[in-house]
Order: sequence, then C-alpha cells, then structure tokens
Amino acid sequence: MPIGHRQSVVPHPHFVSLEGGEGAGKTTVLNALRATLRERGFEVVSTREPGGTPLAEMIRNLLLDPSHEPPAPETELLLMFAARAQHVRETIRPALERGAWVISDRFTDSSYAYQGGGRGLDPEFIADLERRVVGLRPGLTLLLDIDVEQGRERTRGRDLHPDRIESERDEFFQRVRATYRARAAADPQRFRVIDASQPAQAVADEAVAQLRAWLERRP
Ligand code: Z5A
Repeated sequence: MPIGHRQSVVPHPHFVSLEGGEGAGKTTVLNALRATLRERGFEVVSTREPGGTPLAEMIRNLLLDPSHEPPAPETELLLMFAARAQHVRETIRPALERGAWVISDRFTDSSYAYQGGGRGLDPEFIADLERRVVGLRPGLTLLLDIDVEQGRERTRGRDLHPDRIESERDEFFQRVRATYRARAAADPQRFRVIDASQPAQAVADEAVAQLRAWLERRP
C-alpha cells in the first residue's frame, strides 16, 4: 500500500492520551498514571505533543515561537501533523509493538480542538489527515475539563513569556473547550471526562481510578 493511502484509524488499548485546556493539570496526572502502570510491571513510555522526538520537538519550537509572523491556520495544522507523523513512526508505534504502554500529553484530539474548534478549520480535513498520516488513536482518553478562566489563572504566574498559542484570547479557548466536550460526548467508549477544577490530588486519584477500571476491562 502506498504511504499516505491508509483509510482507517485504529484504537490501541495500551495507548492513553491526556487532553484539556491550559492549566488543566495534565503533568500531575501523567506522573500518577505512569506510576500506576509501572507498579504493575509494565514498561511505560510517556511523551507529549507537539514533540516526542528530536525533530518533532524542533517543530514544536517553531509552532510555539511568537517571534515570527503568525502561521496561517493550515500551516499550523500541517506542522502539528508533521510533528505527529514523526512521533507516531519513531516513538509511539515502536513502543506499542514491543508491548509497552504509551501515555501521551495531547494527541490528535488537540488538533480537532485547537485547529478545528479554535481556528475554524474543517474537521473533515483534520479527519483525512488523521486517517492518512496517523492511522492510530488511543484506546483511552482522559479529558481534564476546566473552566477557561480558572485554568488560565493557574498558569498566569508561571507564564511570564506566554507562547504563541497561550497568547490567544479567552474566546479561542472557549471554542477549544466546547469542541473537546462535544468530542467526548460523541465517543463515550474512549473518553472519560474528569472535573479538573478539583484539587490536584483529587484529579490524579480520579484519573488513576479510570485507568484501573480500563486495565480490568483490557488486561
Ligand atoms: N496544540 C495544538 O494547538 N494542536 C495540537 O494538535 C497539539 C497541541 C498537539 C502545547 O503547549 C500547545 O500546543 C497547547 C495546545 C497546542 N497550547 N496551549 N495553550 P503545552 O504542552 O506547553 O501547553 P499545555 O498542554 O496547555 O500546558 P499547560 O498549560 O502547562 O497545561 P497542563 O500541562 O495541563 O498543566 P500543568 O503544567 O500540569 O499545570 C499548570 C499549573 O497549574 C501548574 O502550576 C500546576 O501546579 C497547577 N495545577 C495543576 N493542577 C492543579 C489543580 N488541580 N489545582 C491547582 N493548581 C493546579
């Protein structure tokens, strides 16, 4: 089959993604999930998007750098998928094929939320790229859902120099959040929505409980 011809997106049970807006607390949750899987003796690869390989991290720097002219929405989307293609081929697929678990801080749902919902790009265009370039989706996606203002308040002290996407206005992030919630509602088999306004420990505990339930269903 020619490269890029792939027409399906296949879920993998050992692939977990974390999604959510700014300040949702993905870092704490990722650490808790990784510890839970390691306690059970699994190899775990934790990674992030955009990024996860040296080349994809370079694309990340390009994407988040506020010093050049703003990319066109299509440029932003295609760079996200360029990084993802590399990430899937170099990091995620090899890990899954050798039997490891993969936890990714963001994956393709971020493109639907930010470039689709936020920038207004056609979700069918994104779905086509997802089929042709990625061909893989997580078995389990935890959406850390939080009010935009509350999430931004958490990162305000940290972000003295906000990156290009962090500098967007609240309305952009409202559209991102609405898109995430709509995607979760449309695919309850894969998504678990966690109230990320709770204290960090409560959010992590709920995420670990969801992972344990997933492990029981899919050893
Ligand atoms: N992006 C895209 O547009 N399209 C795509 O396809 C992909 C990504 C893959 C990535 O940058 C940017 O790229 C992102 C989406 C876009 N843009 N934005 N905005 P990133 O990875 O650097 O950005 P991020 O994922 O939003 O990182 P973040 O703001 O750091 O969010 P987080 O990882 O969920 O938060 P955190 O670091 O775990 O916590 C943030 C702060 O809140 C920290 O000080 C914590 O101590 C605090 N915190 C966390 N949880 C709590 C609770 N529960 N209570 C109180 N305080 C808390």
